[in-house]
Amino acid sequence: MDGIEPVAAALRRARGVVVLTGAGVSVESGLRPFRGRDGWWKGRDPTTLATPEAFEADPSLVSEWYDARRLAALAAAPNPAHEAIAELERQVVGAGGRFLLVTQNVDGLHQRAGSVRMVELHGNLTVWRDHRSGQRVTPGPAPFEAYPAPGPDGGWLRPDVVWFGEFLPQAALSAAAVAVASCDVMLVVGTSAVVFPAAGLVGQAAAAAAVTVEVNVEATPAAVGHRLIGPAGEVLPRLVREAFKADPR
Ligand code: BJW
Repeated sequence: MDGIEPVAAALRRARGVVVLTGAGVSVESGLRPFRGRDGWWKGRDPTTLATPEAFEADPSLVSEWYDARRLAALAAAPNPAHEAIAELERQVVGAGGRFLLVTQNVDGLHQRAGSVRMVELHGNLTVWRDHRSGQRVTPGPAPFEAYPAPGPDGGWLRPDVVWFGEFLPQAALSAAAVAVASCDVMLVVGTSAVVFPAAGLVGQAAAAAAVTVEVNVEATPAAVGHRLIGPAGEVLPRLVREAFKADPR
């Protein structure tokens, strides 16, 4: 693992900070990552389920998988990694700097930890929409009665997330690109950094001469300047403490 102090010093000096997160940030909350054997469900690889084609071919299976994940997300609590990112935002913004959290996660845990300046690139699992009309609904904390569940306009409910081959929400992606272009430090936390366009933001930050830092239990293909190897729930609180002498709540 690279030293934490140079990264802490860069954070202290930074006028603009971007944090890009992925599923690994929620692993310590008990949620499964997307890739690797831990993410498989009933013998299925998630990458084969998160597509419009999979939903069309087997809406029952795909709905049931997403509903199980929705209920797990609602039952989970933010962990020290989510809390450290929220504290980092408060420190940077409190000192007059710019901050944006760009998450690929759909579980809503960052918001529940207190993050405010953030965009969700891949949508949110707690919101569903009629696959025909697009009308959104926020189901309660009980399992759906049927898979697929009927939508309000005669279609089926599908999660309000971005599947492979679908476009990301333009406003979120534009906000991310603008923040990345003017950031001094980018933290890349708990993501395998293989899904585009999110993964491309790391190269854009490096091109903007930002200090780029990976926080992950293992090194990924992301071309970063620093790697802090370890669980995000341990590394991030230490980093924020070191940078600002603040204790994440
Ligand atoms: C820990 C830890 C701990 C564990 N602490 N760390 C350019 C090149 C090649 C392909 C493309 C390209 N541009 C577009 C594409 C196609 C495609 C793509 O990227 N494919 C690649 C797989 C090759 N992209 C798209 O289709 C995107 N749309 C698009 O580009 O539209 C324009 C277009 C349309 C049509 C044609 C062409 C272009 C859409 C991408 C949507 C991704 N959606 C998903 C599902 C969301 C809903 C759901 O959750 O089910 O998003 S896929 C899945 O991957 C999910 C995640 O957000 C995303 C990233 O995964 P993530 O978060 O990194 O998780 P993992 O599990 O992979 O990694 C976890 C990491 O945590 C690991 O590294 C662990 O080590 C680590 N870890 N414990 C710290 N305690």
